[in-house]
Amino acid sequence: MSELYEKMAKELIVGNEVEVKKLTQEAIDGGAPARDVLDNGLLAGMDVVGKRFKAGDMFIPEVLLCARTMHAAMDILKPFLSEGDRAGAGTVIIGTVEGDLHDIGKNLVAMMLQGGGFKVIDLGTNIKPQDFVEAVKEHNPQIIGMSALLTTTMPKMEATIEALKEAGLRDQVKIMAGGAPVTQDFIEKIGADAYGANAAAASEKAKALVA
Ligand code: B1M
Repeated sequence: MSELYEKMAKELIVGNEVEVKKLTQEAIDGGAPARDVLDNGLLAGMDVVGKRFKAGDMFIPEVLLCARTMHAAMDILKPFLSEGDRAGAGTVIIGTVEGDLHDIGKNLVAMMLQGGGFKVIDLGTNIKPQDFVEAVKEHNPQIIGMSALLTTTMPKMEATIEALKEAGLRDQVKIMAGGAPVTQDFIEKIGADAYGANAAAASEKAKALVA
């Protein structure tokens, strides 16, 4: 399987959606666990994309192709990542904070939460603090999950918590946050309740928050 994963990562890096979908399906049909395919094939490829983007060896149009390819492969994995249905764990509202359009990690977290038995309401990207507030009023969730990938948008997490406090809703919900630049220290500083280092950890933390 490791050869297949190497090929999958390689094709993801060049944004070959058709081939990555084919390889993902092949891995699943061959009995590979979805988490394995994700970690060793797709995320291994995204890791290289991140490094090359940072080094200036890849540009936005190329990274967008990789993101599209990643999403297409995630669609294949979704039913398998979400299959551990433990109905009734609670409701989570999730979104990427205002000013931030990154959604691959947030979508993975949403899938893992669904797999953990949560009802997930995904608000999408670029979500303003007030939109989180309105969503809490509408859906009465147990947890709010915020994702941020940019250091410049991390402060919107704190702004969202402030908006919830002003609306008198902070004590009704637990708040979880994550994303590449987010740390446990940051979570504590802004007064959130839990930090998810990755999608699997996020699902575990969410379960602990409602236990
Ligand atoms: Co952007 N980008 N990007 N980008 N991009 C980063 C984040 C960057 C680190 C790249 C770099 O320079 N090395 C850099 C940020 C630097 C910084 O802030 N210090 C960056 C930049 C600068 C930008 C732009 C500003 C570039 C520009 O326009 N000049 C721009 C900003 C746009 C905007 O948001 N307003 C931009 C645009 C883009 C694309 C649109 C091209 C594309 C996004 C496409 C999409 O998401 N639909 C993109 C991508 C793909 C990346 C990188 C390469 C990959 C991100 C990713 O999807 N990783 C990224 C480099 C990197 O992160 N190393 C980069 C895979 C994903 C599975 O991981 O999202 O970390 P991640 O999610 C993980 C965990 O973090 C965690 O679980 C997930 C699964 O394990 N997690 C949570 C995430 N959310 C969570 C929430 C939780 C719990 C856990 O609880 C609720």
